[in-house]
Amino acid sequence: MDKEQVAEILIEIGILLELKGENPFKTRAYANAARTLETLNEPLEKIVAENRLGDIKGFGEALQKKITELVTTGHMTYYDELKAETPPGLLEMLQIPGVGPKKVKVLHDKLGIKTVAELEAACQAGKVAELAGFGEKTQTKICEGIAFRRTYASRHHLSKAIAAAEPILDTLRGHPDVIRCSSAGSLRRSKEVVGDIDFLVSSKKPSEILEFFVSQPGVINVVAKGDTKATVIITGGIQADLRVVSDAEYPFALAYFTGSKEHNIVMRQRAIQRGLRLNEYGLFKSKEETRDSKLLVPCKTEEEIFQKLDLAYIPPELREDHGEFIAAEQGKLPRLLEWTELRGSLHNHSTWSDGHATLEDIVNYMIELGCDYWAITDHSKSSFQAHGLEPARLREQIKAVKKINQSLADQGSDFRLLTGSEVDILKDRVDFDDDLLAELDVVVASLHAGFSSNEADNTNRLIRAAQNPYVHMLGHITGRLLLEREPYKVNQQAIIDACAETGTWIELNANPYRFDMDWRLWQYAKSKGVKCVINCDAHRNENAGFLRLGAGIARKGWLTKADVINTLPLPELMKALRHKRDSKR
Ligand code: DGT
Ligand code: CA
Ligand code: CA
Ligand code: ZN
Repeated sequence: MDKEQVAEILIEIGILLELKGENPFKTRAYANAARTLETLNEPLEKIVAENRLGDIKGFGEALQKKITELVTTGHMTYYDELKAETPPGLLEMLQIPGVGPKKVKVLHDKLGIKTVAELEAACQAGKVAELAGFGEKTQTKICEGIAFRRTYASRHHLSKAIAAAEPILDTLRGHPDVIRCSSAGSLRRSKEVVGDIDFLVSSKKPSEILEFFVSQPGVINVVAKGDTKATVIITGGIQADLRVVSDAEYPFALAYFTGSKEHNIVMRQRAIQRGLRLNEYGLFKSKEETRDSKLLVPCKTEEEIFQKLDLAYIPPELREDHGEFIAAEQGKLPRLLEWTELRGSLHNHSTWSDGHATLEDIVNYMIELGCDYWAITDHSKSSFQAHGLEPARLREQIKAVKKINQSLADQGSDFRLLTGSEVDILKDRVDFDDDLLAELDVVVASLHAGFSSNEADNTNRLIRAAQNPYVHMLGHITGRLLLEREPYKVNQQAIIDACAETGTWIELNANPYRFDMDWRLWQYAKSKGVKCVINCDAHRNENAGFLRLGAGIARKGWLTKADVINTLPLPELMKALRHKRDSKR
């Protein structure tokens, strides 16, 4: 345990004692000790090992014993007991703005409140206002604080985090005292859902940068602001951290704060194996924890850090301890897909079913965007809530698409709309007959309704759809809506196996609520030779932007250009679309 971790526990002890109503001198002693620890400039382990804790001002015998126990065993009995006797809800209440340990103690003693939910109920019943030292104003403030936390403390879709982060990153980049800057954390790793946003800046003037950051118009609340770090809430209710470091520390801090935690652990181990020490401040020629710049192994970039640890550069999306170390050691990391390699989307809707754009609008928009093709796959008849098409309507749509393509050809444009359907997977078949499916360029089969609570039932329905020679790909195979709806029960590995056997592709639905199939399964699919199609499932033209997000998730799944069907130019795509059907004849 390093001194930061020990300091954190000492601070928590102070708070726990305050909650118990201990005398303020005792509680303050712990906070002071924590502060002293943080200013030490040699490793705590060393001081403990050499029995020199007593030399530190203000460290009495009892405290020395406790710290020694913690550093040597990783536990402190006193702390564990203190924690066990405190209801966890009390600590949670401290996170509500305006609620400190003293108030929590009164709430607990006078009203028996042990959780945030109980506190909210008491506020709503007007009981909190009646307590001495509280009043109407405080009660309202607590209520607002709880509501605020409910909205803001949660996790967020990647798309929302990117939209909130990019303008701030641009503004930081434009500041004359910013040397380098980047996002870090889960956002930089293109994680499907992010907790908070992390920014990193290198500069010689940290306080000016932090001041600039917290006064951005996108910042709606400043949670904390120190000398090198600030935490704020930005538009949309997302929490964001900014850390400012020196330019020499920047690559190390960037690697550290990009994470993931699991990836960092292996990186640290690799450093230790080489007699080095890696932390957020640098890579040091030392066996012990240090930030002594005389011991620094200088690295100008993240690439150099990886190099020093005998690794090829690992792109941020792969930093999940998901096999990246073996591959990077052997020089076998794939060259990941770039989103600009995508040429169109093969699952999209129009005003013919539940989409918002007409065929003509779609054509104009996608040509403008630089796409080569765009498939129209409106819903099939069983999806009546989504205005699914009856066979006769679908045949009309095929004619309409062909007419548009004819006029594109006449104008000398190479862009093409593709005919298609997102056909419902029913109990024992798909929604349209084979002869109708055979008339379509693209067939996506998706499960939309009537899921079973039985995993085998759902899995078999999807496998049967894959066995249909006219079905090119399975759409959003788990039906999950991130942060909203759990996936239906399904055996994804069995589905991948069936797709491998039948030559069926699997969609990576790029809608940020779906990102379905999940990135964790693509390495397996790839090993089975199953191809991916990155689809917007667009219901509006702006949804074409999902291609970039989907590519980020595909990168996280180790996918390359060759693994993704919609990187193919039109003639090759048409050939690939005929392949499964031809091989069945
Ligand atoms: P999030 O925010 O929950 O979506 O996930 P991250 O990965 O952005 O996590 P966050 O914001 O708590 O911290 C950013 C990075 O900092 C994290 O990916 C790795 C690094 N980090 C933070 N705390 C620790 C730690 O206790 N140990 C190690 N090894 N790394 C840490
Ligand atoms: Ca984060
Ligand atoms: Ca963070
Ligand atoms: Zn769809």
